[in-house]
Amino acid sequence: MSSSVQIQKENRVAVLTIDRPKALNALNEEVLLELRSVISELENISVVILTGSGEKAFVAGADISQMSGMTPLQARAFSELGHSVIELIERSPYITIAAVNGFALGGGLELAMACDLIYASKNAKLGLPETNLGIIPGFGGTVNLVARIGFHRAMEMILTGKPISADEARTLGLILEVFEPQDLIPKVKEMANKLSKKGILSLLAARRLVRSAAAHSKEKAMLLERESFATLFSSGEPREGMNAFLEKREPHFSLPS
Ligand code: DAK
Repeated sequence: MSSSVQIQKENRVAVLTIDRPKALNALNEEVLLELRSVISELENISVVILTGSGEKAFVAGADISQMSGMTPLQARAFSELGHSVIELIERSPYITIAAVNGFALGGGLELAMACDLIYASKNAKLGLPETNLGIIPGFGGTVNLVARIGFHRAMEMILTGKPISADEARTLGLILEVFEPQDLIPKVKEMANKLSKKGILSLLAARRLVRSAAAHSKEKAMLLERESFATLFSSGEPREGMNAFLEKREPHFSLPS
């Protein structure tokens, strides 16, 4: 088992816990490398929950002590590594849920926003404080925050660097629900278990369409939807889902090998 990313699997759900609590789970090169290898090696999983170790932080950002001494070449390598992790999450062959259990700052919030769904505990604080450090968000923050909460609030959060509470984040639509800290993981697991019983191909097709909708004209987006709808019928999922309904039983979707 890796040392800074813990993995717990139950049926088709995996919980990945970034486990570097003394540094509030800040993302250094080691954590990013482990995260990348864990994410690319997961098998027979439909839903991944990403969370942080301890009660204080999800991820307090990229590791400032490591970044502060970087040469331009090291900064480029770090940036490429971070981007590869974000892209792996966004294109993962499973649905991803961030369970934000405390500070989600800078790269931490960006990591959460790479996930498909975000839930948080009451004590969470979310923000992009990079401009306080003389840098800017680098793991997709400027793009993904605008997509999630709109131009004006995103501009305010990024220019001020001021974190917002879980309740404020919920009001803005940045997170979906706020739970008591002890309820966060059980509630998120409950949702993950429900999702994991659905057909993974239909979930991934729907995710791809939702994620790409804003990037296309309406005409193109509708065309992609028609094509994806048709393509799904070359898998067994529509037959199983609809037969189960007609036969008044639960569907049983198998994972593609
Ligand atoms: N990096 C390294 N260490 C961190 C850290 C971080 N981001 N955040 C916290 N720590 C460490 C602290 O240094 C402290 O270590 P010790 O002094 O005990 O050794 C320990 O965690 C506990 O933190 P505090 O003592 O500060 O705890 P407090 O409760 O007083 O404060 C805090 C909690 C979260 C408010 C505070 O720690 C804080 O402000 N942390 C920094 C948050 C932050 O600024 N995060 C954004 C980092 S910049 C890019 C991609 C991504 C990025 C940039 C470029 N490219 C692709 C180009 C992303 C940048 C960032 O994320």
